Amino acid sequence: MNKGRYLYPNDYMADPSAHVFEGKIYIYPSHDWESGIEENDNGDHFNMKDYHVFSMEEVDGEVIDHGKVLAVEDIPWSGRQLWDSDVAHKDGKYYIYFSLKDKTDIFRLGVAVGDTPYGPFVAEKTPIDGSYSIDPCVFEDNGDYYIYFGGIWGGQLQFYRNNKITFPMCLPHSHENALSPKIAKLTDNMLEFAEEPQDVIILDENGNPLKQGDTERRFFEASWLHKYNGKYYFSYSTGDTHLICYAIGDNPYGPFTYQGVILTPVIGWTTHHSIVEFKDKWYLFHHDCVPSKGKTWLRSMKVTELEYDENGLIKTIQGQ
Ligand code: FUB
Repeated sequence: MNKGRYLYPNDYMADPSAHVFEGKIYIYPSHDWESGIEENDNGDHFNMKDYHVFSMEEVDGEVIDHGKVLAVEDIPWSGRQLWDSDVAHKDGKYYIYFSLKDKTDIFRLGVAVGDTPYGPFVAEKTPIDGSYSIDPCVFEDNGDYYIYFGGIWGGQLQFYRNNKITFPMCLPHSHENALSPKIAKLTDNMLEFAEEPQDVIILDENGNPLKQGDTERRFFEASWLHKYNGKYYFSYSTGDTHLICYAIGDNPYGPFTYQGVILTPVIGWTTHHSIVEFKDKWYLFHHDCVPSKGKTWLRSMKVTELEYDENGLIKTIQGQ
């Protein structure tokens, strides 16, 4: 049984990206709501239109809602669907990276800039050049910032090969290498890719890339990167098999070797998380659909403690 704490019973919030800024935990979730759009495989029912920011001084303390910090109508290139986001801090500025469909219904990554961790954030006029798909995660290492992204099915990653739209827009066959999440270093001003996005390769125990048919282990969406004892932990959702898994590498680019399951399936179709250290303990932020009685588009964010064994392996947390 996952004894995690629901963080905000007043509203539906999903995909929580947690960071420690100014000595507090800040949480950047997607803001679910009942838009009335029918559920489908493209995820049209995830029709989110704004972001709120939350903070807390203790993991079991009061959760402060800092209110609306960015909305679809504030983003000059917006079409619809503000999906997962993440935030990075550099030189006194805060950068929120977000997934949004443009006016042609193609997912792009955007960035908006603020002076505090709780915004408000002002969006750039155009999406990040060369960006596509969903679920940005930004990770800082030795002063360099890296953005990870990608998600299949509704996240549109299967439309692309070598960073270009391809036809037919389809997934690899089961026996072929799985579609990989992407990584790119960010420019010094944090607003652009400093390089062409590269594949984040996840290897099996024999050193071979995971296959598309390996649905219990291959990448689907929800990239997250954290560092523990000098190693790089890349974690992600397996989507249609509803697991949060992880793989370990020696540098931000990988390759990463698959290690196991962090979170078993929760109530709800999607599962999405972040991992953060706070006051010498580690925490998993995630969501489930228990409060909405299983409505996949109305998710509630949670936090639960995450532990490692003596070999640095993450102990599996039960989603239900
Ligand atoms: O919240 C919309 C989408 O659902 C996210 O971008 C995915 O990771 C999944 O959680």
